[in-house]
Amino acid sequence: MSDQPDVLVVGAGFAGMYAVHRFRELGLTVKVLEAGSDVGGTWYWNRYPGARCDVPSLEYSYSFSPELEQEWDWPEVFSAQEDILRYADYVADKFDLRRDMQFNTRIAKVEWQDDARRWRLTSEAGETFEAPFCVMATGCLSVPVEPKIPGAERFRGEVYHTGRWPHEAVDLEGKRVGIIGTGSSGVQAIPELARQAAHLTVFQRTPVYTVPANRKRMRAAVQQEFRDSYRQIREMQQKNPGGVSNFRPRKSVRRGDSVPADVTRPSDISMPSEAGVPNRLLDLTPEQRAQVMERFGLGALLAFRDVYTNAEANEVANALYRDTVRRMIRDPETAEHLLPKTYGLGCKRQVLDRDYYDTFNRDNVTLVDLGETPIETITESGIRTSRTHHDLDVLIYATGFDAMTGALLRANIRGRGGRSLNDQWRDGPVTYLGLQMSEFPNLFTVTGPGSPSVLCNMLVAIEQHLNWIGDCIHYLREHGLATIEPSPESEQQWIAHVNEVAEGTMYTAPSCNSWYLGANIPGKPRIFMPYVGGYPRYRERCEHEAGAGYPGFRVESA
Ligand code: N01
Repeated sequence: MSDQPDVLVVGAGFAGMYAVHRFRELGLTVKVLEAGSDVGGTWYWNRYPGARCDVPSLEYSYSFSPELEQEWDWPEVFSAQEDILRYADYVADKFDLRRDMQFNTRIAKVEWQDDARRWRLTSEAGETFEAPFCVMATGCLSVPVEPKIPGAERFRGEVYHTGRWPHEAVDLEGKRVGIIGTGSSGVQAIPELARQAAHLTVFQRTPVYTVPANRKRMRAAVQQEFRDSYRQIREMQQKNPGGVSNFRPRKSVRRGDSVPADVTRPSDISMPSEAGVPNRLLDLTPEQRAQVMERFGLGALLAFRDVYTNAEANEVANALYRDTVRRMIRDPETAEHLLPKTYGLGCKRQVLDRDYYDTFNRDNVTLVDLGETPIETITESGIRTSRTHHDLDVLIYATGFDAMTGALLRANIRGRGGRSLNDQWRDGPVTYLGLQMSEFPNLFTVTGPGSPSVLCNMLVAIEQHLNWIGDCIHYLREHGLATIEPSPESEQQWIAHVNEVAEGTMYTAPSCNSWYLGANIPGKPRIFMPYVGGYPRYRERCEHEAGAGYPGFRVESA
């Protein structure tokens, strides 16, 4: 590992891992600093029961090595956390990535040295690292949030957060478990926890829209067809707004398989349209809509494009969703509490589940609607709501993350003249292309706010960003340039464009409160952070910048 690397990278998730490989290819020396004890990022930390990916694994995989594509076997269509982490481990071994990584090193300060024109990073333990370039590969959902609930510190039982689940096995047998939160993490964990615990109490503040996930094992024939078609699939990913190819195996191969759901771009799910049903919900009669729901279930609603763009279609879809859920839950009162009524489909990231609603038909599961009976306090032995006390041995927070900006703002980043990123982003994140900020030369963010990031297949977004960053550093070196940063004008224009394309979508509807908007963090500015204009359009813009010699950026000579 180089002590004087060209590039320091913070984070050894999928982005930090690829950074090592790519930068080495370009002849750069690199050092990765990672808080955890190994590679994997999201998949290293989120080990809660039921954790799995919501993008098909054959798509949620690196494209940079055809050899890797051919030799890795995915056991399921949508992989579980442990299989994705095994993949990360395999990649790290195969490309000898750990050689350039230092683990158990949490970075506490990231400071630009004006005179030396270098970044100095300081770990929590006080160790310092310097390099001319710094890449923050710190992830979009890496800072877990534990809400400030009165009395929380008094609880005497075991406490876990889904985003920081222990590496050791957690034994829930015979225990009374409570879980707060019903977003993607809660919805994935709840059915598994109910199977393991003596009793599970679900504390729900806002009901969720969730549709059943594809739970097929990977068939050898399907995997082989993907392997045979990988170059075409990667090209298709580059042209798709959500970075997924939606490649379908040949009909003969596919027989018996359900269609993998593309949740990064729900409107691509083609179940009804494959069956010859129009892809506008409003074009169907009420009888036809009922037939579609009967035949395809809740997931069918994600296939209609107008659900995401037309308020009337959205309302129709929400009502169909609620009617279908009512039929899935035995106790009508519980069903009513589980129905989302205050916001529409498509406002939040689509959640996929396995047996979520059926879990509430179990005798050992209780739903507590916090909208009706709010938490008053956490006690030594459980949670007291306005109605009663719930005795608990274990309390699990599935309360989400300080998304997209959390990890960057916690890193105490200071640019030219000691300017703090936290000050610069007081009214919300401002970047150019989600890659760089003015006054922070040679600092790059991977899948930062203002880039497609969480609205794109993360692996596609990560590779594109790191290829761009690598090429940019290479360009600077080739042209005798020392620094690069965007001009404030490019940032302002870009952010205006990011806001403009988000306007009028369900993501920014006034009734919508999502982590995309920062709405889950008290006091966080309400700004729609990812770029919704589609990955291909975004990529072309990045390519244009590089091809034209970085006109939206300012450079300084070496
Ligand atoms: O977090 P969330 P998440 N009292 O913010 C509740 C990715 N992911 O970890 O809606 C009571 O979505 C909160 O309630 P409300 C994916 O991108 C992917 O579940 O704010 N409740 C909500 O129910 C996802 O979108 C997968 O009213 C409180 C929940 O906690 C993102 O991560 C799996 C509360 C938080 O939901 C985040 O998902 C898991 C309080 N004080 C995660 N504070 C895949 O499938 C919060 N809540 C790949």
